[in-house]
Amino acid sequence: MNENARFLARAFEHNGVLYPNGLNTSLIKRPDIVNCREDDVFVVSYPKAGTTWMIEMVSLIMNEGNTEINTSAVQQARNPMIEVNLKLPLWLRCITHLLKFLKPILPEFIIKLRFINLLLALEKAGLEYGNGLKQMEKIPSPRLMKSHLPYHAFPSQAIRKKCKIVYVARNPKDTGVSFFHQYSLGFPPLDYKGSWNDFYQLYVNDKTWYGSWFDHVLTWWQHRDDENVMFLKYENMKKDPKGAVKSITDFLDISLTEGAIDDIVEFCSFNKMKKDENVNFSLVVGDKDKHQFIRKGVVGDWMNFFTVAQNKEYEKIYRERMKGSGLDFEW
Ligand code: PPS
Repeated sequence: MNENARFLARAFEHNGVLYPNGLNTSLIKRPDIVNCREDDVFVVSYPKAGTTWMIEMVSLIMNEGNTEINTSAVQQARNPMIEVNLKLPLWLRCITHLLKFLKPILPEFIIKLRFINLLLALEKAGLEYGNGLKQMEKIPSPRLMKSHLPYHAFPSQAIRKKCKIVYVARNPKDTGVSFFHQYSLGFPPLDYKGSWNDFYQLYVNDKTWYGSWFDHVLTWWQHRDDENVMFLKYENMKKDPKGAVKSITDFLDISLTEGAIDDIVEFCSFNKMKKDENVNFSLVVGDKDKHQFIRKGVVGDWMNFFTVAQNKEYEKIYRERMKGSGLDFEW
């Protein structure tokens, strides 16, 4: 089996969208099963749009700049991804809990083993992040959650109750390149061994997880003027992070001092986040020199990957799919 076929076999399709195994199929088929509260806030995106960055910003804004919560645990534990359901078997949970107690006496080389590292990271996250819905029930209001769900699969209660939703979009070429690196992070299920050219074939044919970038972004874009939806672009956040923080505080009706806003921008800067093990996945990434979750964080890295032919093909698709949408991106 080639690598693309292997990855496709690890995913399932619903309503024309491909989802990775390890998501909650009940939620995807019945978005009404998610219990939402009126003061819930969601950060939503197609994968690799800058979701982790946005969650750090929004959570700090919601905590009025207090960084204590952000430094207390990995982001997945604080801000559950609602559709995740890893169904960790009981034996794995037991071993993981056991490891927590054994850690002080285990030799360093054992702790550094990738599998042990992964289990310790799960333990640190409180294990529940294996099940987004269960974890959601456990965190206090006002809750901040993450999701990559397309609009039609998004919790209907959140829409009905007008929960605040911050949607972040990134130009699809950089998104694709970042997605390739995510697929290849080097631990299961992110252990893609294909080349960029192989991955491009999945991406251009809408066969990557969460399906077509165009369908995802454009359907959320249609809701950009809903009173509870804010649509932001990664490229604008890069250009003016302070402006992004300010517009989110307005959207969330939270008032912050200039100093607090500056501190949030600084805390969420690329260099800070790259070093922060609560957001950079370094606890689970095996070869840290080779693979990084918080990787380059730039606009235009696609130029280092798209071939001339791929770029020509993608530009044509982009023009066709985006025509008349009124949405454009800087590359
Ligand atoms: S995920 O897995 O879908 O939740 O990934 P996501 O967080 O959406 O996207 C990861 C990319 O965002 C970059 N990133 C940042 N860019 C600028 N500033 C900050 N603070 C920041 N934090 C994360 C990250 O590096 C990934 O992009 P690439 O292009 O791969 O570097």
